[in-house]
Amino acid sequence: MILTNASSRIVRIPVQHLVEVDQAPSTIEFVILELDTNEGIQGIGYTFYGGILNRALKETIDVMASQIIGNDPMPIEAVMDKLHRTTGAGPGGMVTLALSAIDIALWDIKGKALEQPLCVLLGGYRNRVPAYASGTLMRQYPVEYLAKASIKLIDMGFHQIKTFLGTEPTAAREVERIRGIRDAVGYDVDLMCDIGQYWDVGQAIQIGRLLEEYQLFWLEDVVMHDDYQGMARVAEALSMPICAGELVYGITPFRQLLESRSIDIAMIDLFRVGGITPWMKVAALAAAFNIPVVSHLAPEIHVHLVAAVPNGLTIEYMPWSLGLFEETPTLEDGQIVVPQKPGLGLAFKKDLEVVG
Ligand code: SMN
Ligand code: MG
Repeated sequence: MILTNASSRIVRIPVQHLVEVDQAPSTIEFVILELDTNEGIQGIGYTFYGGILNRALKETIDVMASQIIGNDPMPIEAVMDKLHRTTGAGPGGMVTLALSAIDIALWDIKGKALEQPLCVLLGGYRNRVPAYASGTLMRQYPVEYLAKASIKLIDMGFHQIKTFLGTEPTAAREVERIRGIRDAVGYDVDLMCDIGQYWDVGQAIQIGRLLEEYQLFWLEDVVMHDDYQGMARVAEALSMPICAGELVYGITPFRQLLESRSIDIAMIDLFRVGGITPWMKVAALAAAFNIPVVSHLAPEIHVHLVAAVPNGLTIEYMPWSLGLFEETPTLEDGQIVVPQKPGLGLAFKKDLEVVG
């Protein structure tokens, strides 16, 4: 089989919410990629985080994808290694994000060619995975809203929900938000909390200690993502699990996070890590440290990855990207069912709004 064509587009879709929100409708953009082969199999992929640089991101994808036209798509390590070398191994950032779209599309081709769902190709550990509701219990909403919305999420079948902290003026106000959610949902629900790097080490230890009684499932991005030693001090001081990793590019920073014992749970972002191939390598690296992995965004793809590995813990069910696809994996009782169609089991909607 040979790659014959690559076509990318910047597309804009409405932002979806799991629970109705009192805010003006907004949109979000992704760069999507279609890779064609001489056997009529098409692989699809996409990437994110381009924002105002989406045109540069699309251009990076186009230039890189043009380098592999004529190549066999099946030996993915060889194709991706060629691209890494072509770009002089490239810096992280734009190059890594672009490579992720290509790597995802290559895996989709492989799955379709072998007529196997991606999850099975990657290890096929199980056929459904727990998912947690994300993107709803945000920092801008008052605690009364968080309490009501949490109950709606539980009513939708979620057993795990995530909220966000980091910007309240006092420690007491931060804690109050978590207490509000716990009072509403009780202790049978797993509650995660994402600090988004807003705290320094001292705050993280001080506020983290006040939060211990609310039994968080994890505390995420407590300090700056590359302050490996600072994060390790927080992890040492607190008994609740510390989670991070969504903000680092490529594989190597995970070595630092793991070796310095900065994290108890590794969060791997499909786009920043550089695609499915490196995602799986980080999952294996984490396994060597007896540490579970969780996904960041893109639940419709991550379902295959988290389900493939024994140390896959849960999937972030953030609905932003779901509007790209005709159909997305089903949620049943707070778990995502792994699609059984070949490859990703996804197809882009035909009427996506193309903006570049
Ligand atoms: C997050 C990061 C980037 C985009 C959306 C949401 C957040 C999360 O850190 O973990 O969901
Ligand atoms: Mg996060």
